Amino acid sequence: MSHAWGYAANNGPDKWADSFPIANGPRQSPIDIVPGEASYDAELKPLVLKYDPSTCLEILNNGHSFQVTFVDDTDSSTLKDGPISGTYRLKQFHFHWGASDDKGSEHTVAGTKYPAELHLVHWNTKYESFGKAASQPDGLAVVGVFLKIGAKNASLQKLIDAFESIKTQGRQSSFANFNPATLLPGCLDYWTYDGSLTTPPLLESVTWIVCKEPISVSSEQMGKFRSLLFSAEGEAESCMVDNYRPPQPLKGRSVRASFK
Ligand code: B30
Ligand code: ZN
Repeated sequence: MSHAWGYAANNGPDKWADSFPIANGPRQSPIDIVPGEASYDAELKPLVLKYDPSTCLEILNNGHSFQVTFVDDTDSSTLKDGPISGTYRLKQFHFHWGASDDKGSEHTVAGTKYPAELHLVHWNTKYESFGKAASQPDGLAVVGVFLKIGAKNASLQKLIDAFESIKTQGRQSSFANFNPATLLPGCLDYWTYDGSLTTPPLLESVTWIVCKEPISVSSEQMGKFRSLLFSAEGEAESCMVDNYRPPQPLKGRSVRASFK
């Protein structure tokens, strides 16, 4: 579960192309979303997210973020409609964040960085597994949600309360009966474009769906995200911060908006 790549000067985003040449490919993520350049598409459907809290399995420090994993052997927790065709199953969600409140999101909006970004990762059930789907052009759909500083978020607090059991890389803890729908904003208006995983292997398999409306997080809660460690137990302690990739070239892709 430990990786050669990371977010430090010697193994961070600027170095990824050495081992993963697709880093310079035609549909890399994240991007800067410029609302004035996105085209409203009346054909885009509303997102249909059906999540079953009983499919929530565990919370894990994977050494580059923390993620909450779901049982994905049936269509219990799914994403449908929006820009995608067919049924995509929820596999995991995780976050990216900064060392301070003025940075941390992967996508930016007209250059504006949010302090964190949530990614809900789904795979297309026309393929037989997440692993197979992850290398197909229509294999994955990730819903991105920005976090902005504001009121304390009770749903995020349930995650934060588990951080003491996953402080270091490789630790995991059971995490039952959590409904990820409680992390979504009230309005599901979105931008969508064809992109990639934002970490190695940077596969160009993701339909990105980025919600326009952020959710709130308190500054104190963001501080607790930064108390997690990249490092494993017994290693030199390294705070898990700035685990985001900066925006990549659009290379002629279109960004569509579900809203006017
Ligand atoms: S993201 O949403 O574009 N940031 C993966 C999924 C979503 C994104 C990035 C990567 C992914 O599935 N990567 C391969 C699986 N990982 C996940 C893990 O558990 O910890 C293993 C790996 O990277 O090679 Cu680290
Ligand atoms: Zn991510």
